[in-house]
Amino acid sequence: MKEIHIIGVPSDYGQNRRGVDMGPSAIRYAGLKEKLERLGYRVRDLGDVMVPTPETRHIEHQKLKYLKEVVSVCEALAERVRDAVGSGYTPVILGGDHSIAMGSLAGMAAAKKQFGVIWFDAHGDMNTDETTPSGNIHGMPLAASIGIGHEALTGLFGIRPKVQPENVVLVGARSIDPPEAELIRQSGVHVFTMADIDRMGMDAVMRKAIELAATGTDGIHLSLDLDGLDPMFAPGVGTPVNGGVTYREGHLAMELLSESGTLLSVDVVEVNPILDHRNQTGRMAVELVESLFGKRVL
Ligand code: EXY
Ligand code: MN
Ligand code: MN
Ligand code: MN
Repeated sequence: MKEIHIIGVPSDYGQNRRGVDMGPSAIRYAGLKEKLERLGYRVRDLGDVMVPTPETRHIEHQKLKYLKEVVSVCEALAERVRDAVGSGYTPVILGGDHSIAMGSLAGMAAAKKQFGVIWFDAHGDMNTDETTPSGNIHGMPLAASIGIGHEALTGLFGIRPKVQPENVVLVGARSIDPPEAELIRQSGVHVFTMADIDRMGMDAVMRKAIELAATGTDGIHLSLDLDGLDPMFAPGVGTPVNGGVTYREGHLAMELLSESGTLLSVDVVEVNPILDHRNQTGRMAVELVESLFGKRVL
């Protein structure tokens, strides 16, 4: 039975809504460690990555807000992920906003030659400093990880690209900016939008996504953005978008990925307890991770 290492990343620098830095606590309070232990795993909680606290939250770059802080957090996270995966453990990385995934993927790239990514998200996260409508770096991590965008992000941790676009699959997209859509079309990244899920069903979409991310790689990193779920089931997120993945579709996706035996690591991001009620989104995140790690009713 593989050992799981929990790594907290209490950072909200990638977006402008305070509160997502409390995501790791919300997920811990929902009982993540105990529930994974109940499934038979050895679980070590390594605590949180150091997140810089600037003297003032001044914004130097309008198009890359808190760039220095985001890079510092991601570099620190990359080291922890590289060490965990390099030693044969499975990292469960708790965000924090989605910009931290640049650190996760950097760490994976440092530890594994080739890996695939399933990016579960309402958004494309494929903006750059030139296309971003907000300047929030949590809208850019996937572009940066395949080598598109500002050098400070694409060159993070000295590895570029972190992952090959043909091994990346976006699942659940339903909010993509027009210039971002152009980048996605040109990139070679595979996309299953909510319309695809409507038509094909989550079972067919996820089986295809796993095949695309696992072919020719050592395994799959899941980047689970809770805003990929419909806000009815995950209201506590900074950028909710209606018409998302249902509660059952979410569990099915996790169960299929778990049964594929290809999971190497997972980010759980964008849980914002300030925007939540009674930690519903933190609890939802833990439930999905339990399904991802093999919890079944029978
Ligand atoms: N596309 C918008 C932007 O780039 O600002 C919204 C991005 C939201 C990103 C969240 C983490 O998934
Ligand atoms: Mn995201
Ligand atoms: Mn999102
Ligand atoms: Mn957000």
